[in-house]
Formats: sequence, C-alpha cells, structure tokens
Amino acid sequence: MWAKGENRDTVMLELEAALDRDHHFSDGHVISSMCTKPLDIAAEAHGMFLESNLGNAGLYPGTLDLEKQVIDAISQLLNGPADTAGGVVSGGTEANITALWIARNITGKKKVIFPRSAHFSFHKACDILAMESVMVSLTDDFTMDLDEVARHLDGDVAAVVGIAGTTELGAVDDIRGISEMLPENVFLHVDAAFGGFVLPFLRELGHDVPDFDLSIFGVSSIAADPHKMGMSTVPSGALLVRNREWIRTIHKDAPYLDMIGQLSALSGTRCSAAVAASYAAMRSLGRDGYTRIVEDCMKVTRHALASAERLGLEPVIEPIMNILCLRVPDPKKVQKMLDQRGWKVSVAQNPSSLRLVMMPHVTMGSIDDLFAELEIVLGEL
Ligand code: 0PR
Repeated sequence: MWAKGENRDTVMLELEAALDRDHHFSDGHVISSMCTKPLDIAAEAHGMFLESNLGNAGLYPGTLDLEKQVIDAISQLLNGPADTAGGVVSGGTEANITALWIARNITGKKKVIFPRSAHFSFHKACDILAMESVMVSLTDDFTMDLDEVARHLDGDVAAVVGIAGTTELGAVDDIRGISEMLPENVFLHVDAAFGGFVLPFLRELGHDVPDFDLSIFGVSSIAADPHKMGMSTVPSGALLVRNREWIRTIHKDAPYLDMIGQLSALSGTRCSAAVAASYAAMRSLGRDGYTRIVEDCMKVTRHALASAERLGLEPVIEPIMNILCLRVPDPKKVQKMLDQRGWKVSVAQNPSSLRLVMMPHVTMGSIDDLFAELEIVLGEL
C-alpha cells in the first residue's frame, strides 16, 4: 500500500494512462470479444446503483424487485413455465457452476456429460464440485454426438449439458434430442450464455431456430448472459431453473443477515449495479430492440462471410449466429500478424481457424478495414 494518499489529479492521470493502454470496443478493432459496449442507459443505471448489494437483499428491496423483473423477462424470452426461478449472477461461469451444483445436490450423483465444444467453465465446475466430467465428441455439424451421449448414460449421471451457441462456432446442440433420451432423474442444463440473447431474436427474423430453451420440458436450467448480447454491463449473467424448489438445495443459512428474499447463490456480495443495468437494457430495448440489434449483427456477419469468400477463404460452418470461423493457413500466425496491426481477432481450436465475433460494436466499415489487412497478411505469410 502507498504510504501517503495522492491528489485527485494525479490519480486520475494514472487511471487515464491505464485506460489508454486498453482496447476499446468503440475503436472497431476488437472482433474477438463476446462482450460489447453496453447501452448508454445500462451504463447510467450501473452508475446509479453502485451501493446496492443483493448479498444482503433486505437492505435493497428496490434492487431485489429489479432482479425479479430481469429474471421474469428472461424467463418469458426463454419460455420458462410459471414456476421458473433464478437470479442474476456474475456471468456464464457462475451460472454453469451453480447449475451443476444444483444438479449434484438434487441427484446425489457426480457424473456430468458435456460436449467437447463446452466452455471451460464446465471444467472449473467439475473441479470445484468434485464431479466427474465425460466429454463427448462432435458430429460433422459441430454439435454433440447423441449416440455417444447414449453410451455414457448410466446410473451415475447427475447432468447432461447442451450448448445453445457454442463459444467457438455458435453451434446449437440438439437440445430436444438430448432431452428425449434422458431418464427423468437426470438434470439437463443448457448453456445459452451467448445464444440466449441471440436465438430468440433470430427466430423473430424468420431464421430456422430449433427449440433450445425451457419450452422443452426436459430442460432443467438455462444460462443466458445480459453482459454478452444482452447489451448490459459486466458482470451480469442469469441462471434460470424450472423449479424454484431446486434452488433450496444450495441454500446456506446466514442468520445475522437480513436475508428476506435473498437468492441462494455462490457469490455473497454481488455487483447489483449490473442488475439495474440489465433491467435498463432490457426495458429500454424490448424484444423489437434486440431483434434489430441481432439483425444488424447478422448483416455484418454476412458481409464478413462475403468478404472472406472474395479472398478465397472458407467458413468452418455457415454462421448460425454472429460468429464466423474461417479456414486460413496457420491461424495463430495470422492472428499474431493482425495483432501487430492493431486488430484483435481470436483463434478457434476445434477446428483450428480464425474466429471473428460480430458484436454490435463491429461495423461494416471495420469489417472492410479488417479484410483489407487480412488480404495483406495472407499475402505475407
Ligand atoms: N458459456 C459460453 C457459451 C461462453 O461463450 C462463455 C464465455 C461462458 C459460458 C462463460 O461466461 P463468462 O465469461 O461470462 O463467465 N465466452 C467467452 C470466452 O470465455 C467470453 C468472452 C468475453 C471472451 C469477452 C472474450 C471477451 O473479450 O471466451
């Protein structure tokens, strides 16, 4: 710790210098992130609720009510039945850990089956919860191989996880197919951390979107992150469970706290400013606002695909969402060379390819500039 405090101007200069070194969505050069610039009203709401802490919900009945409305709105979006319950958490990782925690406690079993395409948060979850992970291969369309799932289903299985919008490719597992093959006592968690705020709006736009959410009776829980395509501030994820009774299985008493209505959650103190931000984003955009945002992202994605094809590059799969993976020679080297030119793109592992995520801050213009650079880079390889 510094021995003496410093004056405001000095501190602010130091902060500005740090901020200057960061990348910013508004530069249009970040094509690798699954987060984006939050809506102005979400940022403003975040600033208004800095004191709020739903870890001690009794002090914040107003914020608690906002959380309930956020969860109800996401539940409506994802076709939750009347008894659906849940909470705003710090993101997809906490939602996925919590889902498996509930699954383990309800079933008393330890085996979790998930596809190779699953986010690494499931490995964290299995590690923390002392659960056994069983990774299943993918079929040609990069979704979980259901025949292989069937081979692993035995009396020790607590949960099967399906992904609605994989991190690398945006692929959607056959959630209905999974649900139909599961015995009644196996928990089915859907990770729609990214897809939860994309797929329902693609459907509104007339895309052929398979059922993936709580409309399927066998789906026990679902994660959907307001801080990704929900246009809210970090940190905000959401976990919904079909039956509010299940949440009691992770409840711990803290008699000294004013616990009225507190969510049983992994976190104690919670960044509840993000709850207000999520409310502000969802309330101000509504379904039609999100539909327009997703429509724009898909236009930019198609533009990126056309630009790639002009360079003779093939997509790994036709983009389902606003994620495009391109087969390029030596993706890691291409990524590094683009990085040296100030562009942030990512590399998918399975299969190895250059990965672009067309979030709302990515414009047609940034795609044109990126592909002009990519053409030069590929020429220099
Ligand atoms: N599930 C899926 C399908 C995800 O894609 C992610 C994160 C998670 C769960 C975990 O969510 P949290 O990171 O909110 O806990 N996917 C991206 C990733 O880890 C997130 C990301 C965000 C990456 C911003 C880059 C970035 O700049 O790769």
